[in-house]
Amino acid sequence: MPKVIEGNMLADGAKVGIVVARFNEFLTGKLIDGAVDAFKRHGGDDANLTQVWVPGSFELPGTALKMAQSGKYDAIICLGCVIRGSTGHYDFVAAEAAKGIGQAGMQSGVPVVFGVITADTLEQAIDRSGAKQGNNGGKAMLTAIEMINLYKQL
Ligand code: INI
Repeated sequence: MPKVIEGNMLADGAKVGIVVARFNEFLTGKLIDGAVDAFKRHGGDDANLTQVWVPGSFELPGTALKMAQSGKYDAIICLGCVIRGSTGHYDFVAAEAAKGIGQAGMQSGVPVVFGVITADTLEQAIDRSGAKQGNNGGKAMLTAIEMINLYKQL
Protein backbone atom coordinates (compact mmCIF):
# COMPACT_ATOMS: atom_id res chain seq x y z
CA MET A 1 0.00 0.00 0.00
CA PRO A 2 1.41 3.45 -0.83
CA LYS A 3 1.68 5.94 1.97
CA VAL A 4 -0.91 8.68 1.40
CA ILE A 5 -0.61 12.04 3.11
CA GLU A 6 -3.40 14.58 3.09
CA GLY A 7 -4.58 17.40 5.30
CA ASN A 8 -7.77 17.10 7.31
CA MET A 9 -10.33 19.89 7.54
CA LEU A 10 -10.18 20.58 11.29
CA ALA A 11 -9.44 24.20 12.20
CA ASP A 12 -9.30 23.93 15.99
CA GLY A 13 -6.14 25.68 17.25
CA ALA A 14 -5.30 27.05 13.78
CA LYS A 15 -4.15 30.68 13.53
CA VAL A 16 -4.96 32.33 10.22
CA GLY A 17 -4.09 35.80 8.94
CA ILE A 18 -6.56 37.32 6.48
CA VAL A 19 -5.27 40.08 4.18
CA VAL A 20 -8.13 41.81 2.41
CA ALA A 21 -8.25 44.54 -0.22
CA ARG A 22 -10.49 47.56 0.36
CA PHE A 23 -10.92 48.07 -3.42
CA ASN A 24 -14.38 46.70 -4.33
CA GLU A 25 -15.04 46.51 -0.58
CA PHE A 26 -18.74 45.76 -1.06
CA LEU A 27 -17.60 42.40 -2.47
CA THR A 28 -14.41 41.78 -0.46
CA GLY A 29 -16.47 42.33 2.71
CA LYS A 30 -18.57 39.32 1.61
CA LEU A 31 -15.38 37.31 1.10
CA ILE A 32 -14.39 38.06 4.70
CA ASP A 33 -17.82 36.90 5.91
CA GLY A 34 -17.44 33.64 3.95
CA ALA A 35 -13.93 33.06 5.30
CA VAL A 36 -14.88 33.62 8.95
CA ASP A 37 -17.97 31.44 8.60
CA ALA A 38 -15.99 28.55 7.05
CA PHE A 39 -13.35 28.82 9.80
CA LYS A 40 -15.92 28.64 12.60
CA ARG A 41 -17.88 25.81 10.96
CA HIS A 42 -14.68 23.77 10.84
CA GLY A 43 -14.01 24.20 14.55
CA GLY A 44 -11.87 27.35 14.49
CA ASP A 45 -12.00 30.02 17.20
CA ASP A 46 -12.46 33.46 15.66
CA ALA A 47 -10.10 34.88 18.32
CA ASN A 48 -7.41 33.11 16.26
CA LEU A 49 -8.20 35.16 13.13
CA THR A 50 -6.46 38.44 12.33
CA GLN A 51 -7.83 40.74 9.57
CA VAL A 52 -5.50 43.19 7.84
CA TRP A 53 -6.91 45.68 5.32
CA VAL A 54 -4.84 46.98 2.39
CA PRO A 55 -5.81 49.50 -0.33
CA GLY A 56 -6.03 47.10 -3.29
CA SER A 57 -5.12 43.64 -4.56
CA PHE A 58 -1.73 44.89 -5.69
CA GLU A 59 -0.82 45.38 -2.02
CA LEU A 60 -1.81 41.84 -0.98
CA PRO A 61 1.48 40.00 -1.68
CA GLY A 62 3.88 42.22 0.28
CA THR A 63 1.57 42.28 3.27
CA ALA A 64 1.02 38.53 3.11
CA LEU A 65 4.78 37.95 3.01
CA LYS A 66 5.38 40.11 6.11
CA MET A 67 2.63 38.30 7.99
CA ALA A 68 3.86 34.88 6.88
CA GLN A 69 7.41 35.72 8.00
CA SER A 70 6.22 36.96 11.41
CA GLY A 71 5.79 33.41 12.70
CA LYS A 72 2.40 34.36 14.18
CA TYR A 73 0.20 32.51 11.68
CA ASP A 74 -0.17 28.96 10.42
CA ALA A 75 -1.51 30.25 7.08
CA ILE A 76 -2.43 33.48 5.33
CA ILE A 77 -5.35 33.99 2.99
CA CYS A 78 -5.42 36.88 0.52
CA LEU A 79 -8.84 38.24 -0.44
CA GLY A 80 -9.43 40.72 -3.24
CA CYS A 81 -11.56 41.39 -6.27
CA VAL A 82 -10.22 42.56 -9.64
CA ILE A 83 -12.82 43.27 -12.32
CA ARG A 84 -11.71 43.64 -15.93
CA GLY A 85 -14.39 46.15 -16.87
CA SER A 86 -13.47 48.61 -14.17
CA THR A 87 -9.84 49.27 -15.02
CA GLY A 88 -7.32 49.60 -17.80
CA HIS A 89 -4.68 48.01 -15.63
CA TYR A 90 -6.69 44.89 -14.73
CA ASP A 91 -4.07 42.60 -16.25
CA PHE A 92 -1.21 44.15 -14.29
CA VAL A 93 -3.02 44.15 -10.96
CA ALA A 94 -4.34 40.60 -11.40
CA ALA A 95 -1.01 39.21 -12.62
CA GLU A 96 1.04 40.88 -9.89
CA ALA A 97 -1.34 39.70 -7.21
CA ALA A 98 -1.22 36.11 -8.47
CA LYS A 99 2.55 36.01 -8.93
CA GLY A 100 3.32 37.79 -5.66
CA ILE A 101 0.97 35.68 -3.57
CA GLY A 102 2.61 32.55 -4.97
CA GLN A 103 6.05 33.94 -4.16
CA ALA A 104 5.01 34.85 -0.61
CA GLY A 105 4.11 31.23 0.03
CA MET A 106 7.31 29.91 -1.54
CA GLN A 107 9.60 32.35 0.27
CA SER A 108 8.05 31.98 3.71
CA GLY A 109 7.26 28.26 3.75
CA VAL A 110 3.83 29.16 5.14
CA PRO A 111 0.70 28.41 3.09
CA VAL A 112 -0.44 31.64 1.42
CA VAL A 113 -3.77 31.20 -0.34
CA PHE A 114 -4.95 33.02 -3.48
CA GLY A 115 -8.48 34.15 -2.69
CA VAL A 116 -8.64 36.90 -5.29
CA ILE A 117 -11.61 37.04 -7.66
CA THR A 118 -10.50 37.87 -11.20
CA ALA A 119 -13.67 38.50 -13.16
CA ASP A 120 -14.59 39.92 -16.54
CA THR A 121 -17.79 41.52 -15.25
CA LEU A 122 -19.34 42.77 -12.03
CA GLU A 123 -21.98 40.04 -12.32
CA GLN A 124 -19.32 37.32 -12.37
CA ALA A 125 -17.66 38.91 -9.35
CA ILE A 126 -20.96 38.95 -7.43
CA ASP A 127 -21.55 35.29 -8.34
CA ARG A 128 -18.22 34.38 -6.71
CA SER A 129 -18.77 36.50 -3.59
CA GLY A 130 -21.62 34.51 -2.14
CA ALA A 131 -24.15 34.19 -4.97
CA LYS A 132 -24.45 31.58 -7.75
CA GLN A 133 -20.93 30.21 -7.54
CA GLY A 134 -20.45 30.17 -3.79
CA ASN A 135 -18.07 32.32 -1.81
CA ASN A 136 -14.40 32.52 -2.79
CA GLY A 137 -13.52 33.68 0.74
CA GLY A 138 -14.95 30.51 2.22
CA LYS A 139 -13.13 28.42 -0.39
CA ALA A 140 -9.85 30.17 0.39
CA MET A 141 -10.29 29.43 4.09
CA LEU A 142 -10.95 25.73 3.38
CA THR A 143 -7.75 25.62 1.35
CA ALA A 144 -5.85 27.23 4.24
CA ILE A 145 -7.20 24.70 6.76
CA GLU A 146 -6.28 21.76 4.54
CA MET A 147 -2.80 23.12 3.82
CA ILE A 148 -2.08 23.82 7.51
CA ASN A 149 -2.89 20.23 8.37
CA LEU A 150 -0.97 18.92 5.35
CA TYR A 151 2.22 20.90 6.12
CA LYS A 152 2.21 19.59 9.70
CA GLN A 153 2.78 16.11 8.29
CA LEU A 154 5.48 16.86 5.70
N1 INI B 1 -7.41 46.85 -7.01
C1 INI B 1 -8.28 45.81 -6.82
O1 INI B 1 -8.19 45.12 -5.80
N2 INI B 1 -9.21 45.52 -7.75
C2 INI B 1 -9.34 46.26 -8.90
O2 INI B 1 -10.25 45.93 -9.73
C3 INI B 1 -8.47 47.35 -9.10
N3 INI B 1 -8.61 48.18 -10.26
O3 INI B 1 -9.65 48.08 -10.95
O4 INI B 1 -7.78 49.00 -10.59
C4 INI B 1 -7.48 47.64 -8.12
N4 INI B 1 -6.62 48.66 -8.29
C5 INI B 1 -5.85 49.21 -7.21
C6 INI B 1 -4.52 48.47 -7.01
O5 INI B 1 -4.74 47.21 -6.44
C7 INI B 1 -3.58 49.26 -6.09
O6 INI B 1 -4.19 49.45 -4.84
C8 INI B 1 -3.17 50.63 -6.65
O7 INI B 1 -2.69 50.52 -7.97
C9 INI B 1 -2.05 51.26 -5.76
O8 INI B 1 -0.88 50.45 -5.75
